[in-house]
Amino acid sequence: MSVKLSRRSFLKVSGTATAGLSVAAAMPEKFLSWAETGQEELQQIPTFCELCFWNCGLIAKVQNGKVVKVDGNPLSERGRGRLCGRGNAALGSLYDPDRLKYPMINTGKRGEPKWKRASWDEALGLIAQKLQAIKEKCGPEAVALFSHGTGGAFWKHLLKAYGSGNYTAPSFAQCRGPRDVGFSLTFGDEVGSPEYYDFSKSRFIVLIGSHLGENAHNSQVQDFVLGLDRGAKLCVVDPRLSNAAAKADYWLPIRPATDMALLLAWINVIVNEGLYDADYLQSYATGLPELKTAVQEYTPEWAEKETDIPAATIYTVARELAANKPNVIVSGGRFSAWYGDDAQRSRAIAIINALLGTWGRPGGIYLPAKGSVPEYPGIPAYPEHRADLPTLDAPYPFAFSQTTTTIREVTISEGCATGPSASKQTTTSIRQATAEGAPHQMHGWLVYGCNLLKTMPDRNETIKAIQNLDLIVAIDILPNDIINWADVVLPECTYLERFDMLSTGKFRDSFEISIRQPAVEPMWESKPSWWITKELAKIMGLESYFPWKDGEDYLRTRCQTGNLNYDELKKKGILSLNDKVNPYITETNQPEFPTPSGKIELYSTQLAEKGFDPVPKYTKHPQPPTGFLRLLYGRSPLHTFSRTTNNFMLTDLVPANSLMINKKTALMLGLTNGQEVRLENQAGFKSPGKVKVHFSQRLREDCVYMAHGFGVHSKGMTRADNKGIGDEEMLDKYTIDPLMGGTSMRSNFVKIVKGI
Ligand code: MGD
Ligand code: SF4
Repeated sequence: MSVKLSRRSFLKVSGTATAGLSVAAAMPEKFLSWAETGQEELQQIPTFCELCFWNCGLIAKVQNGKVVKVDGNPLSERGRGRLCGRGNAALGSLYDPDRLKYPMINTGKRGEPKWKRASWDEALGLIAQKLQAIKEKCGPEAVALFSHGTGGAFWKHLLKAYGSGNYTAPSFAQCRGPRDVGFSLTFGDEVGSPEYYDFSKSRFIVLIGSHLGENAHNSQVQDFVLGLDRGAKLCVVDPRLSNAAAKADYWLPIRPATDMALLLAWINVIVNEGLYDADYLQSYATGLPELKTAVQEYTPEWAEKETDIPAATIYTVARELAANKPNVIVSGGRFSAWYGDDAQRSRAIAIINALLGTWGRPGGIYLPAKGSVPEYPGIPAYPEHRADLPTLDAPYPFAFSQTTTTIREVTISEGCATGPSASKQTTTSIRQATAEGAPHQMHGWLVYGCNLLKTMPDRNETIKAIQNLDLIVAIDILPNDIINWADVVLPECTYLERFDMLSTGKFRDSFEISIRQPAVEPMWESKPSWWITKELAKIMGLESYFPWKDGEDYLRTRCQTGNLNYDELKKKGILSLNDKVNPYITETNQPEFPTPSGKIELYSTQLAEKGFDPVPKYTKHPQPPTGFLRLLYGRSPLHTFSRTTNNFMLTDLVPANSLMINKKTALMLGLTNGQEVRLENQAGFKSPGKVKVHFSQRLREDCVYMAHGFGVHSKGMTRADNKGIGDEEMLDKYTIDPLMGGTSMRSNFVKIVKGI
């Protein structure tokens, strides 16, 4: 089954791509003074958004000590004067009455908390005392940090000063890690974040499992729309007719979990028909003959049976793609932790890009501007810790960082490096780590900006690990699910109330530095992370690692050390450094590929040496058993994970998720459109929440689809609590990517439970 759609003007039709985008009125200095309008003066404070990790520059409009509006900062390359629908809902985050207001200590059980309001001194004193006890008992490596978001950098610094190298982020193993590893194994480098995709100049774009537009990353959506408007062809590979797919030249409604078959068949056509960029490969790549041999079995005719995509379409798209080389992009999006062989799937995507010579070419993957900001000077060296021993994730040799799931696994294990029961540890990673003297069981978790119950697969395992801890601290702005499991809760102030770490980005035409600064004072007793970590460090005798007077002194000093104009940054919100190299390959501008061979590796010797497939191979993944449907999910354009599902400006628009189901399947199951149902997974677990079914012709018959981030279970979240179902609640079976430890997040099947 495949559909060829007529041409379209994406700009006109793409509701979600542009929904909520607001054009900034102007730069601050171009405004009329408010005195002239007879109203109280409106202050304009440039800062940047934290409602997702694109970090668009924004200008907060402040009157009478309140933020009354936000607009995009035209100087920000991430947004170019626009904010997406979520970014525009900043006030819903800042003025959320459910926000965490005071430090709190749990005097009840984990999961059934009895909260005692505490002073900052008391809360930090308790944390310091417990961290000290863990250090004495098991060493500092027994404390791990889970972190997601800008302020997490201060926590990482504190953790390293304390002596532990065990920090992790769900954005690696549960999100874009497989993609980054797959590209790095091939090109020696990642595609970056923001990605170095030159969409606006592309002539052919393939989105494979990426619903760009619904997944609203501001400037990237703008570039994508621009590229289409300039005539780029679009092929979308997705079991669902996403909004992007609805505007595509080719929609390939692939059978879920078979994307690798399609990619290998495309490689097969490109190499067998000699459609690759021969000069480019001659100059920059190695391993073409081995690749050619390895993909011979993966013909389009074979792939048709796996994927449901006609062989003729596979040939057509491969040939058209090649006809437009090198101005093409094959993008696997960002969230790539799907089926457990994801780094290899990402490598297949990288190989197609390589064959077509897209890296360093206009309309392909540009060579980004370079730049950095020096660290704060004079910080003492971190104490020696065992992070330079094999990491906990040593069994996954291509893991860039430790993974959330291994930290969880190690927390459930018994004993600690110096404890008596070290030998009882069970998992491979722990065995290996133990044998080599590395740290293992965790006794303390610091959780910054991660709603771990909704982030990692298998909630029960997360709870089991938490129950094993001596200390769990949550640093958050909202009483999300994780808060109910914490011993101590520290209320961070929101991004509109604080100085924070600098955000830097490498773009096609500039290296950009953005500042976050407070538009208003922190509400209640919430505090910024630079302050919380500095105070905690003081109590723990680590103050020499935090020599800055305050958050602003930290930023100013770093800028001054790098000869950057801090005052200009503060006034404009953005410093854009344009002394860059050409983004495209020329005779004098040659790319570097930091792989072992110094070339693009179509055949990977690194993988071969470690016993993995040097060229990606196809693995058949299980398909839904009778009576079950595959659970697919993606982003709502108006929400970011569970970060925004309590935001009153967004819940007014999208209060809960719904369950998209093919109409034919729905009728066979005797459902009515809009009916409320629960889901049940293969282990017999029934979702606590309900969703409304939404009949659609836009989805294959063998799956259902929902937006991620809903199904929060926390009474304090008055708008999000028990609204909809979280896909992660249904996720009990998952496999781990043997290359890098990523977890498969789309490997579950559900059935629909009526009559509730
Ligand atoms: P959220 O669920 O949004 O995402 O994983 P998480 O980062 O854990 O939780 C974010 C938490 O940060 C919330 O509790 C929020 O209140 C808090 N927060 C918001 N702003 C601030 C702030 O300024 N300071 C502090 N201290 N806290 C703040 C995301 C991760 O999840 C990612 S990146 C991906 S791509 C994966 N997506 C995903 C999926 O789609 N499905 C499933 N099943 N699992 C997934 N896991 C991954
Ligand atoms: Fe904020 Fe939207 Fe930009 Fe993300 S894309 S940073 S939510 S404005």
